[in-house]
Amino acid sequence: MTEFLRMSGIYWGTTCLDIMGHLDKLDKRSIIEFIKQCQCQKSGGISACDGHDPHLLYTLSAIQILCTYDSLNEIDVKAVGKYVAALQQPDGSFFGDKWGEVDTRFSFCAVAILALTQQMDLIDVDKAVEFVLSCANPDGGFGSKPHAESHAGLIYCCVGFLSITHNLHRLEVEKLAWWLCERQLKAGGLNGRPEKLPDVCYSWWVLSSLTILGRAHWISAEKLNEFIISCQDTDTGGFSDRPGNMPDIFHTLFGVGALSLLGHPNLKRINPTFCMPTEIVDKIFQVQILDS
Ligand code: GRG
Repeated sequence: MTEFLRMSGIYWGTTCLDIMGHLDKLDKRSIIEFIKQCQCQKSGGISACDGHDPHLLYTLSAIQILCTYDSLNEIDVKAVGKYVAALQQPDGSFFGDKWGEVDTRFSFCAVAILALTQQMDLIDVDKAVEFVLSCANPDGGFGSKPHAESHAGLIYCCVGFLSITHNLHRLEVEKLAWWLCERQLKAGGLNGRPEKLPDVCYSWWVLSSLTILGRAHWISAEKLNEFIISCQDTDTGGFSDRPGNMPDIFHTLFGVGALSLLGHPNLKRINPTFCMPTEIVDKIFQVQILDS
């Protein structure tokens, strides 16, 4: 049941453990062997699990894990670059895989992969930027494609994309940051769009975007901290979307990641663009972050 997202599951687990200083709890060798099995010999892309189709989402997760283990040399990185470049379309957008879905998530994945593997010259960055900017809405937010509803997850992808390509000056920063800080509800938690319930994962998608925009202080850190802590399951230690629900590895990473952005003393600092420890990202790539 979890095969279709297994590679991302491993990324969520390794990153969360690394931020907490416990990466040694997992077996590095077996994880690297798993990733090697998932690289498609024909296209160069990486799948969620052996036997599945390669996709940009899982290719990014695999690259993030390999950077965490300082082991990019274990796979054919040049083939990964060719896979990403072949998915760019004439309007600058990216297909997620050979089946042709277009989404701003895939624009983020493409430039994140190329930044971490230092192969950005393989794509037309200017066209990629024009496509992402064409997805901006009158409310200041971004959706999955032009004219699609603004959503905090997709705003993270677009702001992250512009932070990697150093184009944050093209944004209407105040308007976007205002839309983002309106996501904080009375109980302190954040939702992903108006009229929706709070969910711990938006602590990450919203707070990381505000951090990149230099506006993290526009929401109440104290109330958000309280909400995230109230989502921790006292039996297992994991985090759920809302208090009392079943914990899972996705919400655990994005809860712990947001606590790191809030400056929690027992956690490593996290890079808001790549959702990886800053000590790893800083050695590879310099993202753009706006001053507060
Ligand atoms: C490196 C951290 C990292 C990510 C890679 C894939 C990706 C880039 C980002 C995904 C961003 C995104 C779209 C997040 C939203 C995920 C989510 C919980 C969607 C739920 O959608 P709905 O409609 O939720 O069920 P709401 O809360 O709007 O009802």
